[in-house]
Amino acid sequence: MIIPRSHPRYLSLKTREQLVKGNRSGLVVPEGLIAHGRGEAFDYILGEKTGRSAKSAITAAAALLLTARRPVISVNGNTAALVPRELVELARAVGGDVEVNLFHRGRDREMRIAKTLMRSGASRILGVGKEASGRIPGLESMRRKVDPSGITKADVVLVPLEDGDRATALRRMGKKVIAVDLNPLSRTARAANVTIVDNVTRALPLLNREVRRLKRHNRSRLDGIVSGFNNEKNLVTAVKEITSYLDKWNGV
Ligand code: PTJ
Repeated sequence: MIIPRSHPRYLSLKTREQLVKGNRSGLVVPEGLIAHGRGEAFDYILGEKTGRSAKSAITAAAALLLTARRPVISVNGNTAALVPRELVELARAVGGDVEVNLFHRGRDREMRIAKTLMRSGASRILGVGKEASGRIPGLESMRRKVDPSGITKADVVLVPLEDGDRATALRRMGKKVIAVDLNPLSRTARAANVTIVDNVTRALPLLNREVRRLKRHNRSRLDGIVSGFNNEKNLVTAVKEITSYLDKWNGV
């Protein structure tokens, strides 16, 4: 489908089209389309822009990734369809790995996602096939399957578009979790150490830019950014951003 650039909802329609295409080519599960719909609804009441709270979380996430010993960028179907290049660029910039981790795991889809990431510049992809022989304790879903040289060993894991349980399980394993979730009320948002309440399509390019900017800073400055960030408070700010955006429509 050709979407005219002049269409007032061009970006939103383009994103939908990317996911539909991803679904037809076997990257995205139908459930991923539903999940995107929920995300869109939250994005709408956020004013479809990156708010102050998201910007603070992006800075904290960049500092956390830059100070990590073994950062891992976890990739699912939706993110592989929407921001593959940005995810690979991020992993490279922070000296981390890219790992495929799926809720609806299937050999064919793992391979397709890995291929997409390779085409986007990745040189090695973890978590595919037999490589996902590790397990996250206390997790029943397919997301429990992880790569022993990736998420198992990681100290910081970025989990864009998560389903909730894994963020909690990763925290139990002592890992620091960064989530990207348009829903500030979700279990993932509340379980993560740093939650970026923003669309992955906006957040990932901004996160890469922030990593490039913060790379110039020394370790103690970066540690200071991380310790000065409070996720709970930042989520309250995100909810306030939604309510004040809605107030505008009330004429308040
Ligand atoms: O590819 P798989 O098999 O790993 O499956 C991926 C999905 C997304 C289907 C799976 O993780 C899932 O079911 O997720 P949930 O529980 O529906 O949660 C997805 C969360 O992501 C929701 O809170 C949405 O608001 C949010 N979300 C959806 N689209 C975006 C988003 N957040 C940021 N950017 C988006 N584009």
